[in-house]
Amino acid sequence: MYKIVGSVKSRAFRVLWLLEELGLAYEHLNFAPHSEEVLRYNPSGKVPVLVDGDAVISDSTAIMTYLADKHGGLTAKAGTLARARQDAMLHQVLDEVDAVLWAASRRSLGLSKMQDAEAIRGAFEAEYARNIDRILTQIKGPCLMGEDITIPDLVLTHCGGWAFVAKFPTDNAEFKNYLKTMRARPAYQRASVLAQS
Ligand SMILES: N[C@@H](CCC(=O)N[C@@H](CS)C(=O)NCC(=O)O)C(=O)O
Repeated sequence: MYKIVGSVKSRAFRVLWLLEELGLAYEHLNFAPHSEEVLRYNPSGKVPVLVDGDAVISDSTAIMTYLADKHGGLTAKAGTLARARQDAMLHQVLDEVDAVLWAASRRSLGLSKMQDAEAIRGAFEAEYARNIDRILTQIKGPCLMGEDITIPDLVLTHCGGWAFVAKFPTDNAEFKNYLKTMRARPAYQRASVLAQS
């Protein structure tokens, strides 16, 4: 059985949601980054980590891509144009949303202690809102790539929750509707139960 290591309030949630969407059995080890247990699997201390037999895979996107390809769900087939377009969208979400939230909330950068802290924060917020607006003009609906949910939807939806917690504002009504649709999915709900336990 797959083991997924990492606190549910981290990018591990993306993988848990994907496992639920695919209907796969898994064991969840709810450990914080840099805990002794995580360091046993990943020297960087980062989560999530997937343990598949003797193999250990780090990085939520690498894990999701591996599982989606292996089990044939939530992805277009590798080597097709549809997959190239899906990957382009995935990297756009990672570059323009995940990376902005990551940089803005990275404590070790000490942004909040900088002289221009307010202006820096404002610049990140504006960048986030602008990038969300641009991505939403590309949505095919109801999911990013059309009818079927794919990996970029899991990343974007997770980022939407992260942005809410980090108090990143967006008044994009279409984005709010999109998040509502994604969060109503039974697999999302099942993964969320773990977050509340
Ligand atoms: N690109 C990696 C990022 C992993 C990552 O930074 N995870 C956070 C939790 S969401 C973490 O472990 N942070 C601890 C650290 O940065 O040292 C992924 O998608 O898994």
